[in-house]
Amino acid sequence: MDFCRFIINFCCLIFTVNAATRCVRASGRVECPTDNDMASNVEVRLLDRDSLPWETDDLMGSTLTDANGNYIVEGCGDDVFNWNDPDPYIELKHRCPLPGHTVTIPHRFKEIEIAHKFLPEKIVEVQNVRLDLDN
Ligand SMILES: [Ca+2]
Ligand SMILES: [Ca+2]
Repeated sequence: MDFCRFIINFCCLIFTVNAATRCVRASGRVECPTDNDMASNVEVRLLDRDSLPWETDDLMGSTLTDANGNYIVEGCGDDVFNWNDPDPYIELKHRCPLPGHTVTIPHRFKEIEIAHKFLPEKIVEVQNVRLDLDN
């Protein structure tokens, strides 16, 4: 019984202490050629992809784009074990119409892969994204 408790405590220790927290700052710009107004106030979420079946992706940070579609999003995430950096990507929630359309009623989502670079050494510069196009 004591041995079981020891094992459980030991595992908890590994999972809590031995996680690497890394922080990301990413800047970029979104464009919506079909309706320029839809490039502003786009929800930008910085997420850490967690691919194990019992996990959901962790929210590291979020922001909204400015009137010109620019954003800087920043946040920290962690994964178990200190050799295991978070796997950041960006999800955009927007209502930019598809080419040939003038309105979009429901929100659309777009995922962008970003470089896995971390603060304080690196700021990630994300390529400009066209929201009207499906990935
Ligand atoms: Ca992860
Ligand atoms: Ca994680």
